[in-house]
Amino acid sequence: MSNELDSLVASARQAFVEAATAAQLEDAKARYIGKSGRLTELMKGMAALSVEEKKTRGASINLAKQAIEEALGARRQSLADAELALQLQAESLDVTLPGRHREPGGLHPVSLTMERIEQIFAGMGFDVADGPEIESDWHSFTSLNNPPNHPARSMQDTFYVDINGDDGIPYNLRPHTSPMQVRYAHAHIKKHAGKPDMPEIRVIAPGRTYRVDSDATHSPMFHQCEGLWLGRNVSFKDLKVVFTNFCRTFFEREDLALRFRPSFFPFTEPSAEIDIQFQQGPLAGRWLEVAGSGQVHPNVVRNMGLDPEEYIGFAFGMGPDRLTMLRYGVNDLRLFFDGDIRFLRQFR
Ligand code: 2NM
Repeated sequence: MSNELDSLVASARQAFVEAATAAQLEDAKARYIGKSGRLTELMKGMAALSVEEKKTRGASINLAKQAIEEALGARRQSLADAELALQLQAESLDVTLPGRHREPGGLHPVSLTMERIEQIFAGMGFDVADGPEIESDWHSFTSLNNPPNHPARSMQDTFYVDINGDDGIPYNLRPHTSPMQVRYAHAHIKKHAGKPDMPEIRVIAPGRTYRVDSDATHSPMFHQCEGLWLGRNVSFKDLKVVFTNFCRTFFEREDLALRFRPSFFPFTEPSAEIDIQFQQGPLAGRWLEVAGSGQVHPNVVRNMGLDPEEYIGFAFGMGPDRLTMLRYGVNDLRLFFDGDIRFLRQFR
C-alpha cells in the first residue's frame, strides 16, 4: 500500500474516532468512501492506468477501503454501545434500595383517655353528648347560674368571637363542656315530651374547651369531660359510687382512695373537690385533685327545663389531659400539644 493510501486510512480512522454521534460518523464516512469521497476519487483516477498498474493499484485501494470500512463498523458499534449504556443508566432501578414504608399510626394519648372515659361511663349507663365549641353567653354562663359580673365571663378568662348572639353578647369559645349538658337536657325533654315516664338524664360531655391561660400546667385549649345524672332520687351517695368506680377502673387500682373535699361552684350546691390517692407507685400517698363535683343547683335544673322540686342529681367535671398525665407519668402538659412524633409514638 502506498504512503498516500496509508495516510488516508489513518486520517479516516482519526475522523471516525472524533465523530461523537452517529450523524457525525456518517458525515465522516461520506468524506472518505461516499460517492465523492476521497477514496472514491482515487478509484476514479485509475481509469488512465495500464491493466498491470490497475491490478496492483486496485488491490491497494481495496485493502484501504476494507480498512476504512472496518474502522467505520467498529466506531458504529462503539457509539451504539455507549448510547445503550447511557439509556440503561438513565432507566436503571436500584432494587437494593430500601422501600418506602409507612409506620402504623395511633391515637393521641388524650384521645386514648377520652375513649377510655367514654367506655367506662357507657358501662354505667351514661350517654355521650356532643355539641358546638362556639357557644352563646346563655349556654356557657347564664344557664349555669353564673352571676352577670362573674370573673369567668371576663375577657381575661374567656375567649370571645367577633360575632354577637341573639342577646347582643359575643359568642364565646366554651370554657367548659357543661353547655352541652344543658343542650342535652333540652333535647332529652323534647324527645320524651308527652310520654308518661321520661328516663333519667345520665350523660357525659367530653370535648375541647378554651380558657385564657398558658403555662406548664395550663393550655389555652384543653380537654374536659363533665358528667351529669339527674333523676327523681339521685343523691351524693350515687356520685360517690359512680366516681369511685370510674377512678378505680380508669387507673386499674382497686385500692385507690378517694376524698370528697367541700368546695364551691356556681352550678352546684353543695360542691366538692374530688382527690385521689395511689397506694403504690411514684405518687403513692399524695392526694391529687382530679375533679370538681356537686349536687346540681336548683337554678341549673330549672334552666335545663326541669322542675327542681322533682328532679335532683349530681354533676362533675374533670380534665382528661391531667388524667392522661397521671396515668402515663407525663410531667409537662405542653408535650400533648407540641405534635412531636417522638413523644406521641410512645402511646401507639
Ligand atoms: C365541675 C364541677 C362541678 C358541672 C355542672 C354541670 C351542669 F351542667 F350540670 F350544671 N356540668 N358539670 C360541674 C360541677 C363541673 O367542673 C369542675
